Amino acid sequence: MELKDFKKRIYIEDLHQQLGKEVIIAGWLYNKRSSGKIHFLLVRDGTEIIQCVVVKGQVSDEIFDVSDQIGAETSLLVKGMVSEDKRSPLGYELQVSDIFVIQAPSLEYPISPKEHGIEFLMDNRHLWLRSRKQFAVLRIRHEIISAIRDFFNERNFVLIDTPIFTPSAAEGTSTLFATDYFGMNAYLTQSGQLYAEAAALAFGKVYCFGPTFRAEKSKTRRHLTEFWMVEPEVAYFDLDDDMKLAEDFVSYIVQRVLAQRKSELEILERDVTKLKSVVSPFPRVSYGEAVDILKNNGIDFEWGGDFGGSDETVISEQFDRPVIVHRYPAEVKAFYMKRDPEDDRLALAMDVLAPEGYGEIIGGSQREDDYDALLKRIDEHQLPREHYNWYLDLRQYGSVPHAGFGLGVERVVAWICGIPHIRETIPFARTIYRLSP
Ligand code: NSS
Repeated sequence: MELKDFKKRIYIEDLHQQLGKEVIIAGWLYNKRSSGKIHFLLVRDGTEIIQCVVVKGQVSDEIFDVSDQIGAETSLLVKGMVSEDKRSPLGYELQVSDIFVIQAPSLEYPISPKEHGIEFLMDNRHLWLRSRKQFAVLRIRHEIISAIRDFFNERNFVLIDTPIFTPSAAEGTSTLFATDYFGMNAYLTQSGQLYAEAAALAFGKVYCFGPTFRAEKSKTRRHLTEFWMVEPEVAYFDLDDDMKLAEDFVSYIVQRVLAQRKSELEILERDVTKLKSVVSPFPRVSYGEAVDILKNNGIDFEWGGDFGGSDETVISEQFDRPVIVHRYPAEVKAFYMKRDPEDDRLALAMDVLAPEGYGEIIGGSQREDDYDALLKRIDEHQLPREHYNWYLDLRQYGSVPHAGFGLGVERVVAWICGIPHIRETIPFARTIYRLSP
């Protein structure tokens, strides 16, 4: 073989169509083991990992020596016959006839199958991505994102891309990243919501989907400074409609991953019985009822505060699927939320809490659609009016009840994958301690 033979390569995931045939695969050596006269090379190509069997006598001595000497992450072409192997998860393996090494690392590959500390792995994230578990997590992330797009596209929502540079806060001023914008102050967006609202009044039902930024001082396993959020927004929609959309959406994502990503969930040893019960409808409890749940579980919680991570865990533990908590005290919520006409202390807000201690994955609300009430909130929150004039316009020209929510992609990936920390759910995580690689 020679380098240009990579043009004939077949992806490992497609080899089931090639049983009994000789093929070339192009990849990297993932791992290997030997038993004297046989080398078992585990080769990955980004689609799958396949076992390649090199038997002394069936290949030239030179090729047998090559397979004896090559180290982890050597890039190579392997030629061989595809044969059935019922014991492997893949169902087939490669009986090797030839190997062409493209580049052999001169240094030992830093990530070995042995245990490494998390900081070391995060410092080597550019290489860690090649590991089996990360492969599974990020392929599930990919599936979740494509399910998100399909869900809204199938329902004729229009995708509206909202700006990343913004002049003002969407969620609250305490977590803004400021940047210089030709002598003016600009902030990285915390949420596309305000723009999605403008678009909902133009297109009826819309969603935005992009990176969002929070200068959170939080060091928890649920917070990133840069994360991806999808935000649907619908005109002529109230809080009940919003909750219904949210539960259908979350069920759709989970069921899609269960159907399409079995082998990745197996790699992660995820207990899928807990995911199978994630179907609509979800239980709904009011904020007041949630406070009672906390008190009944011996937690000293005062009406009026926002729930912390451990409170959310106690509430969600009462249910076998995500739970929707609605009608929070307006004090702890954003300026744009509509007050509950039944009780002015409450905002028409809702959060979806994931089971198994994964906490809030969705935050949403019905929006304040009355001009005077919204202006009052903007002043109460000491937000500069001049930046919100366009947003107030939406309440001047054909205002209607409307609602929406935001779902944080990484928290959903962590939950569905069953991994404890959000940092592994995005290819290159950004946290208060990490800006590289
Ligand atoms: O702040 S949220 O609760 N709500 C909003 O941003 C609204 N503007 C959404 C809307 O109604 N259109 O954030 C929504 C979700 C939240 O439930 C989490 O899942 C996720 O965004 N989120 C985060 N994920 C990771 N890291 C951080 N720091 C983070 N903050 C929120």
